[in-house]
Amino acid sequence: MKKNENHISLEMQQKLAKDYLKSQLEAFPFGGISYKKKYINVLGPTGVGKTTTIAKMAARAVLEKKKKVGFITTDTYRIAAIEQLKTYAGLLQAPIEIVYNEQDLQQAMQKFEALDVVFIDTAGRNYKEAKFVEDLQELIDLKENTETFLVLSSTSKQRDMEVIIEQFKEFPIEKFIFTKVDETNSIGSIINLMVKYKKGLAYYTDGQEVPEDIMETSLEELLNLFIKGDSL
Ligand SMILES: Nc1nc2c(ncn2[C@@H]2O[C@H](COP(=O)(O)OP(=O)(O)OP(=O)(O)O)[C@@H](O)[C@H]2O)c(=O)[nH]1
Ligand SMILES: [Mg+2]
Repeated sequence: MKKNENHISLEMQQKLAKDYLKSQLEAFPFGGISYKKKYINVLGPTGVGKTTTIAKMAARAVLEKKKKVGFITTDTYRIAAIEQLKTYAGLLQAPIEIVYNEQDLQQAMQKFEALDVVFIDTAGRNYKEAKFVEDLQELIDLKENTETFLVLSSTSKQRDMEVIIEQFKEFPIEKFIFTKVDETNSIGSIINLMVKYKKGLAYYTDGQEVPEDIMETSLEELLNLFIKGDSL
């Protein structure tokens, strides 16, 4: 037999891989904020880029969609965290409310009645404290009018991300947001987690610049990124 007879070209391998992944992923939702719900609840562990990603999403909502936006932060533990969000809110000339308890939250919701979209930033505390996750859920009990995203850093180990996802399983998370894809060579774990937990993908972010470094994703685009591999 000649050496090349069984050879499958790289293009063919990529096409097969792509077709396979497509069949695995096509049932899940893709794309960013639907704008069907007023509140955007952004959850995730410490330091993954929640506040930065909110700033990016909010800037897009204002600049591209002409929405009236506001911010609520439940991250009351750190002055710096409040200041960080205030800075972004200031740039967009958008109001911000700091929420310490459920009553504050109700009041903030009333104040923001005329707004189109309200982003809720949460404390990136250690989610290993299950109690805290429960408290948060009580606080952010906005039910029907909320779209919830879980933010994960693509630089984390897959196993660690699985533990985090398990901790958030009581929340109605429909889609993931993966940050810091500029700092990793592989997005395989993104795909693995989507398949394992049957979740969609809203955005990935690829840098620290606000509002530039965020990409709303489609299935096709995710597959292309995967095929491109380390050229990310
Ligand atoms: N390289 C890179 N850095 C990012 C990206 N997104 C956020 N960062 C950086 O990650 C760091 C943490 O971002 P924050 O937005 O403060 O993260 P957070 O999840 O709100 O953090 P806590 O509120 O402390 O839990 C900052 O230095 C951001 O600039 C990204 O897509 N790529
Ligand atoms: Mg933050």
